[in-house]
Amino acid sequence: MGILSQDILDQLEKQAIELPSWAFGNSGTRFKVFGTPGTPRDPFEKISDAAQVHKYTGLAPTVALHIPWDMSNFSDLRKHAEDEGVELGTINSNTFQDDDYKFGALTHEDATIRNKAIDHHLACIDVMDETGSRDLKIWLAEGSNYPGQADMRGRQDRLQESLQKIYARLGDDQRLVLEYKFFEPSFYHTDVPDWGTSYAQVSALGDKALVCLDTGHHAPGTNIEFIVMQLLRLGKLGSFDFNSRFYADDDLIVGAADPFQLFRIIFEVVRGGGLNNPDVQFMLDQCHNVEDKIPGQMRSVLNVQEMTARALLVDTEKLRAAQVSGDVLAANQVFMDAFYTDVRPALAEWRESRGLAADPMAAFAASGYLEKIAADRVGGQQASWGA
Ligand code: PSV
Ligand code: MN
Ligand code: MN
Repeated sequence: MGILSQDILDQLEKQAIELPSWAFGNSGTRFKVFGTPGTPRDPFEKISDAAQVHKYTGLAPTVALHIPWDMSNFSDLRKHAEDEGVELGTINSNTFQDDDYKFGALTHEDATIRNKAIDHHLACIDVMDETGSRDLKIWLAEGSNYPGQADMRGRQDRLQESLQKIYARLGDDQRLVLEYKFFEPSFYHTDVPDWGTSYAQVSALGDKALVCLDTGHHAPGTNIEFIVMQLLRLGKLGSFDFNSRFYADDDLIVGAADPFQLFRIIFEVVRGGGLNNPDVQFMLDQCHNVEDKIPGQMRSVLNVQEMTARALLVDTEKLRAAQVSGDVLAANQVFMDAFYTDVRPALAEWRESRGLAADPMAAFAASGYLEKIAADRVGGQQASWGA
């Protein structure tokens, strides 16, 4: 395949990216949710749509669920996923849509509300037992809007206590990943705003608790690849939520806003031994407001694949030699040479050699699937907000 060596192709062959079920439902901004014809009406149809992404790209064998949005008969859903050629993946909890959680869930002052939130997570672990999922992903919408509103220190302590109760219920092969986000929905303080807080909280729990890094959850200008490097170095990077952003938590197609940043992140993943490492789950966390959802997910996984190929093209020996000798410009050039390499023709050729379409987007468009679901499905399900 020309520029891609067999070693690189072997690594690309193993790549697996998990899709979020909520990406297939309608979503929008605070201002408007535009419906898409054929939007899934239930979790089964979301899985069918996700399976299309895998069918055409070979890159997305698992689908993450969100509880309670995806409440179902889980043994039927698991069977349906298998019939469609995919598996159920990470289970996401939801403590952000209930009036009781206005002032917090796992951190709430009131033990009754904390226990309700803990019980929800225990119920999510019950779901994991049924779906065969390994990971429980926790993102918390907790914090405060005004200085003085909340006892930030007490909330950290209560968060740890609550997480300990959840952690204690995990099976031997199950894990908890704690996601951080620097602001929103709270604007003054957030209880898990950054990787350091997530790291401190999960480290106090034990080996089965790790950090989830959502690429859209940092302040502008943050060096995300540095965080990737550090978490891998510490053995605490459990998973990625990939998406891209121009301003805040925009949840746009991965690599759309800043492909170079995606390249830099994946370079550090490779450098830190995180590529195709089962301990580091690659997931998407996106919503599609104005574009078609299935092709939107396809574009995203293909962008991840493309930047992975480019990151694997970095001549690491040359790079290291330039770093050691202090040749700043040579080191940067080695890095940029790989980034600027167009791997798309080689990837297309490689796909064909594996029985996939050279252009998965075009093949899917020609398949008629979107027209079929638009005709068959009436009354779509709202994916609710945020991803
Ligand atoms: C909210 O920001 C959020 O987007 C988090 O990133 C979660 O991963 C996602 O929602 C699903 O709960
Ligand atoms: Mn996320
Ligand atoms: Mn988010």
